[in-house]
Amino acid sequence: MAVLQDELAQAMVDLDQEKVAELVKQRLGAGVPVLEIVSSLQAGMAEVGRMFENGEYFLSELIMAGEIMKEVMVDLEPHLAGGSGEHRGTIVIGTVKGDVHDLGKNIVVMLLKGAGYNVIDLGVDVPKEKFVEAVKEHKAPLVGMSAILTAALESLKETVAAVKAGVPEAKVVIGGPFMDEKVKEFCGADFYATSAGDGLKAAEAVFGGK
Ligand code: B12
Repeated sequence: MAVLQDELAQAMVDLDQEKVAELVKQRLGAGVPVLEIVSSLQAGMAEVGRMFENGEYFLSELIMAGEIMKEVMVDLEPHLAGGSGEHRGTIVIGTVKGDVHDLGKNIVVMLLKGAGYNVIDLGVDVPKEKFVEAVKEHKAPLVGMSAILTAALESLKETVAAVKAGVPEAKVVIGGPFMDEKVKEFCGADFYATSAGDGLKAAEAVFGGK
C-alpha cells in the first residue's frame, strides 16, 4: 500500500469512514475549495482502485469506498449546489451502457446544477438510444457522458456516434479518469473531462461564461 501525502486521501485508502467525514467537515469549515476536497477523495479512490487491481483489496472494499464517498457527498452537496437558481441552459448527462459507476457523475451533476444549469440526469448503464431521445426531447445543446470502465470505451464511442447522428448540433463532453485528447478524437467528442471542474469549463464553452 502506498502512503499518500494527503491525510484525507489516505483516510479514504484506509476506509476510515469516521476520519474521512471528520476531515471533510474540517476542510469545509476552514474554507478549502470544495473541488480541492473532491480531488483529494478522488486520489484516495484511485489508490483503492489500484489496490483492488493488485489483489490487496477485494470487491467488498471497493463497495465500501463507494459507500464512504456517498456518505460524504451529503456534506459536499450544499457547497457544490450553491447556485443562484437562474437557468443557464440544459445539459443531458448519464453513465454509458455497460458501466454502473456514478459517484463522479453525481458530483458533476451537483456542480453543474450549482452553477445554474438545468441538468437532466439519465442515471447509469444508459443505452445510446435513451441519450438521443433525451437530447431531442429537452433540446439540450450539451450532453455529458460518463465512462469509468475502460471496457465501456466502445459503448462510449457508439453513444457519441448515435448522438452526433441523431442531433448533429449537440456538443458532447466525455468524462472519466481515462479521458484524454486521444480518447476524445477516437470517440468523436467535442470535449473531454477528468474532473468536475473540466465539465464546468465545457459547459461555459458551450453556453458562454458568466
Ligand atoms: C467505487 C468503485 C466502484 C463502485 C462504484 C459505486 C458507484 N456508485 O459509483 C462499485 C463497487 C459498484 C464498482 C464496481 C466495479 N468496478 Co469499480 N471502482 C470504484 C473506484 C474505487 C472509485 C470510482 C470513483 O467513484 N472514483 C471517485 C470519483 C469522484 O472519481 P471519478 O469517477 O473519476 O469521477 C471524476 C472524473 O472522472 C470526472 N467525471 C466522471 N464522469 C464524468 C462525466 C462528465 C460528463 C464529466 C464532465 C466529468 C466526469 O469528474 C468526476 C469528479 O471529479 C475505482 C477506482 C478509480 N481509479 O477510480 C474502481 C474502478 C473504476 N472499478 C473497476 C472495476 C474493475 C469494477 C468492476 C468490474 C469490479 C467487478 N469485478 O465487478 C465493477 C464494474 C461494474 C460495472 N459494470 O460498472 C476498475 C476499472 C478498471 C478499468 N481499467 O476500467 C477500477 C479503476 C479499479 C481498478 N483499478 O481496478 N466500482
